[in-house]
Amino acid sequence: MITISAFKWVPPFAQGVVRDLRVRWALEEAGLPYEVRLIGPQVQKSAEYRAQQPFGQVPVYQEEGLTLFESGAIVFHIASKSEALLPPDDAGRARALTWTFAALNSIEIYLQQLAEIDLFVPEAEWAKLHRPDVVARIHHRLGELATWLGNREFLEDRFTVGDLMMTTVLRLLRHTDVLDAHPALKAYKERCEARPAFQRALAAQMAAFQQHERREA
Ligand SMILES: N[C@@H](CCC(=O)N[C@@H](CS)C(=O)NCC(=O)O)C(=O)O
Repeated sequence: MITISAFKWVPPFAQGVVRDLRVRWALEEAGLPYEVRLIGPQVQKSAEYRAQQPFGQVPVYQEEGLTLFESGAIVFHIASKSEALLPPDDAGRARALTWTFAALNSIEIYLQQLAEIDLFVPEAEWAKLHRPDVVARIHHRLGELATWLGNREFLEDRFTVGDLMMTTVLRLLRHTDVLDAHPALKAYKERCEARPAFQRALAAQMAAFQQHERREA
């Protein structure tokens, strides 16, 4: 059985964007059942968990004989098991991998900077000075992405793991109105989020947080 790690609970600003969501979504698209190991700070610090995830983060993915960390690597591993996420031809697979890296390497790094400023250090002087530049760079990148997307439904000629990753990355902007300036990208994100597999993945992540809150109350 596949097992992934996820947090027992996170503050509301992070609920629905924790990176195990990508993995849950990929597993749902691929139709692969999975179990979840819910963890907290103690487990994160443990030597046993560090042996699976050197940085103590979620998600970790485990299947018979294999343990993986890094959501991009995990999601691509899952995608390699299912045509729901990867086209059968080599070129199509390579393009989907390209978009998976683009989401992580060319888009997420900018969006993550804004999330860190807004959610962790909004009052810091350096953050206030730096934020406009960060937002400007994001708009520039998103404009380029929107130009690529044009009138397409997805980044390539069908839904792939690249769209899955890009959508979860674009969700990092949900506390802002940045995407309103890019209506085609906003519609693209919402189109991907409307997929039943995404809805099941999100509901599963949120259910764990609600359960934990109820137990704590
Ligand atoms: N590059 C890693 C990042 C994982 C990551 O940032 N995980 C966050 C949750 S979304 C985490 O575990 N944060 C807690 C920590 O860093 O201690 C991946 O994509 O898997």
